[in-house]
Amino acid sequence: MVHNKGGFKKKGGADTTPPTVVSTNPANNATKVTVQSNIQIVVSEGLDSVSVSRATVSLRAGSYKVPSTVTYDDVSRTITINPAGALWYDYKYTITISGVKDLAGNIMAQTTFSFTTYKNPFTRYIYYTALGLVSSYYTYTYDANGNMTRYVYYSGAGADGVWFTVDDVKYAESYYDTSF
Ligand SMILES: [Ca+2]
Ligand SMILES: [Ca+2]
Repeated sequence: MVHNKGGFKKKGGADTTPPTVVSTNPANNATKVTVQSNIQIVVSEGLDSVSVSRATVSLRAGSYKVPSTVTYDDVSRTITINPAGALWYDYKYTITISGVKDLAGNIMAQTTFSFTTYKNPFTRYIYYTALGLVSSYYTYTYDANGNMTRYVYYSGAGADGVWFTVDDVKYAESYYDTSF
């Protein structure tokens, strides 16, 4: 039996350093994040892919666990959370990573970060003719609490003959005070 004098696990021996989060996208406390986002987490070293799952990497809105798939790419050392559908507008989401391991079994310290999606600032309601042509439309604007602050009704395409351009004929416009 040959005693191994250091060819194995050189320079300090076994890996006892847990992995850490290097960066996230969205960044912690990011705002105005698109509701179509995937979430990506870059880690400091290769992970035990078995330890990366919905059980250890969660996306929550409040206490609600958002249906999503969690994958890990070893080449880029990136965990990706892919929500099953669009996220909600103007909502805070929190990601918790708890129980993820490196290849030596060192467990990453529990890590959380949060971001907020953008509000739905503007929507359009379009009327069409029986032939499928635009006949008129409304635009609605909302405040951060989702209260409508303004609507505009457009009744014509204007001189350029093209709908949804700046010269459309504004037929009516109303503002709403949502301060009380
Ligand atoms: Ca390690
Ligand atoms: Ca126009």
